[in-house]
Parts: sequence; structure tokens; C-alpha cells
Amino acid sequence: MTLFGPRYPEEIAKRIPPGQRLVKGWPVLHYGPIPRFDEREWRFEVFGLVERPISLTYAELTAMPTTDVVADMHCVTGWSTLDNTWTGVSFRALAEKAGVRPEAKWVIAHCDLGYTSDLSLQAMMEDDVLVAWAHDGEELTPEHGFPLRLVVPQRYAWKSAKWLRGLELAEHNVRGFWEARGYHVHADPWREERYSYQEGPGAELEP
Ligand SMILES: Nc1nc2c(c(=O)[nH]1)N[C@H]1C(S)=C(S)[C@@H](COP(=O)(O)O)O[C@H]1N2
Ligand SMILES: [Mo]
Repeated sequence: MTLFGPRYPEEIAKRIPPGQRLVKGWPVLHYGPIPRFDEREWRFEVFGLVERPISLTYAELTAMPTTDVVADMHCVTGWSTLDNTWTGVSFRALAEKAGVRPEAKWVIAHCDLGYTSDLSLQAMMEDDVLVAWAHDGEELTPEHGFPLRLVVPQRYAWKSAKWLRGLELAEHNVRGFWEARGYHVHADPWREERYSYQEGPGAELEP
């Protein structure tokens, strides 16, 4: 029970993780400039420990069977938004298409201009993880990640990498942009996994 700060109706309150507050609208948050999109040279790739590496044009990717996911979003700086509808292709569908090798334990997201994030394959295989190009029925705007972003609803939003260009399957973890700067490898907001000092010794061995 918090004495100060917002009070939410019970239905809403139970959807807001500890230390988070609801915001109006949809904040824009990222490090660095917004990359520009050149459809002729743009490819989305799934590579690394896979049987059949994937390289798709934007038209090919968006022609794949699509999925809609309704999900909440939690930024580690403290803001949350509820009931975002994302449209895209599920990670599971991509993993199946590529044929993930049994040694793969981690997924590294690669973005334009060098941003990366990492997650365990186990976290990525949740059924609400997708690569998305639309939000609430509208094409993503450039500041929110157009033409493509990763969405991992059950982890803090820095894992939902914008301007996504590739997903790499790996046996060993490679810490991403924020993970290398003191943020948690697993980033579950319900466990308040914000900072790397909270990680147990086996965090990068046992997802
Ligand atoms: N490529 C890239 N993706 C990124 C970031 C970034 O700096 N670069 N910031 C992350 C962070 S910290 C958050 S909270 C969300 C914010 O997404 P939004 O701007 O669409 O709200 O994007 C994430 N994805
Ligand atoms: Mo964030």
C-alpha cells in the first residue's frame, strides 16, 4: 500500500508492476537518432544457430501470417501503458521457419545504428512475443520503431527493440546496449529485475 502517489481502481492496480505508474499517451524513449528506412536495401534476418537462415524484404515479412497481441508496456524509468494492440509476426513462427538448433539458448536483437538487446530463448518463446509493424491498427511511426520493432510484453520495454533488423540465435549470451550498462539480463517487471547487480551468479547460465 503506497501512501503517496496515484491510486488506481483494483482492476487496474493489479496490472501495474511494483514501482510503475500509468501515463497518458505513449511516451517516446530511445538513445540516439531515428534511423531512416530504405526499403530497397532493408532486410530482416534470423541467423546464427538456425538450420535455415531467414532474410526477408519488408514485403516478404509483412506477407507472412500475422498475429495480434494485446499487451501492457513497462519502461524501467517508471512509466507503463496498458492494452496496446500490436500486429506482426510471432517470434515462434520465425523460430519454426528458421529451425532453431538445440544448442541455441539466447536471442540477440540487432537494430539499425547498433542498438542491441539480449534475452533467453525461453523468454522469447512466450506466445506474446512478436516482431511488429503496427500499433492499435496503425502503422508504427518512425519514433516508435517503424518499419519494425520487437515486442516482448513480459519484460521491461528496453528489450522491445525498435528499428529491428535481425535476431541472432546464440549459445552464449552477449549483453546488449542497456544490459552492458548496468541493466538486468532478464528484466521481468513483476520481479522488479531492473539492474544487473540484482542478478544471481547463474543469471546468464540458467535462463
Ligand atoms: N533501437 C532502439 N530500441 C529501443 C530503444 C533504443 O534506444 N533504441 N529504447 C528502448 C526503451 S528504453 C524503451 S522504454 C522503448 C520505448 O518505446 P517507445 O519509444 O515506442 O515508447 O524502446 C526501447 N527500444
Ligand atoms: Mo525504457
